[in-house]
Amino acid sequence: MSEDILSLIKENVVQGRINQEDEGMEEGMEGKPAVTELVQKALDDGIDVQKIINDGLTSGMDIVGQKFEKKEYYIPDMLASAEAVGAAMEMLEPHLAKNGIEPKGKIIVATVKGDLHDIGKNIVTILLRGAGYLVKDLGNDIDDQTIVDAVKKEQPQFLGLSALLTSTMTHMRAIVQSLKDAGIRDKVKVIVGGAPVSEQFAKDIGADGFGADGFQAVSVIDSLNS
Ligand code: B12
Repeated sequence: MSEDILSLIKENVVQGRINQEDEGMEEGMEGKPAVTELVQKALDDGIDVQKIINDGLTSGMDIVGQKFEKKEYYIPDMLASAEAVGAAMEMLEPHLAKNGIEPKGKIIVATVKGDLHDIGKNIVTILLRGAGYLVKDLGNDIDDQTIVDAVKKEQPQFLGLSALLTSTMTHMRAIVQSLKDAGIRDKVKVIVGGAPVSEQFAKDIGADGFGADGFQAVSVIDSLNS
């Protein structure tokens, strides 16, 4: 029985359906319970929260990731699924705390100064939350010092920086340097991403990792976390 509802959650994540009014990718889904209604039902049925996340939401996003890689899905499709997972995670967050499930680690994310692009960062945030990390999102257009101060205060294991402009990605190098100057570079692993950013750029500026998309962001952070 619990398998049924979990596979329905998974299917609806793939369809990118948040509520029952949503149409989804396939015909004839409108009116049927979608991710949020199914997650509520799973909670009411007493299904373990971690099972809902792993076997429903995350395995749904895994399929979305594969479809994205095979170019069967495009960015709007991925966003719809990511939003459905985000809505479900908001419902599950209080239950995670209540059940004493420890987050896998703490991450601060931000889009750097002068850069208003936040769609990619938001996807990364949602996927990391879905993967069990506690993510503090500072927002976009965040100046270097605010980011360094947040690392000092929050002491996260990871700092995820996003930049979409060649003119703003230079802040990433400056932030790595500021972390060194503040004597806290070895306390936090810095992961960078965004369309103009590359593996080579990450190496050049002394970052610890690079993710080309949200799924890589999760796997890179998972591997640095183990
Ligand atoms: C949407 C968009 C906008 C929107 C942003 C809305 C928003 N809320 O984000 C608006 C209209 C505001 C905008 C404005 C501008 N934009 Co614009 N914009 C885009 C566009 C079309 C899509 C970006 C996007 O959201 N992609 C979808 C997301 C999902 O992809 P992503 O951001 O790359 O994120 C993924 C990965 O990179 C990675 N990732 C991202 N961040 C992180 C972080 C970490 C830690 C990790 C591990 C991974 C990771 O994972 C994400 C999910 O898979 C791109 C073109 C393009 N195709 O990229 C141009 C583009 C980025 N913009 C561009 C420009 C020039 C501008 C403007 C200067 C335009 C202008 N003249 O006003 C302004 C600048 C505003 C500013 N100061 O930031 C140029 C940049 C050129 C360059 N190389 O510098 C681009 C490439 C368009 C172009 N071809 O000219 N833009």
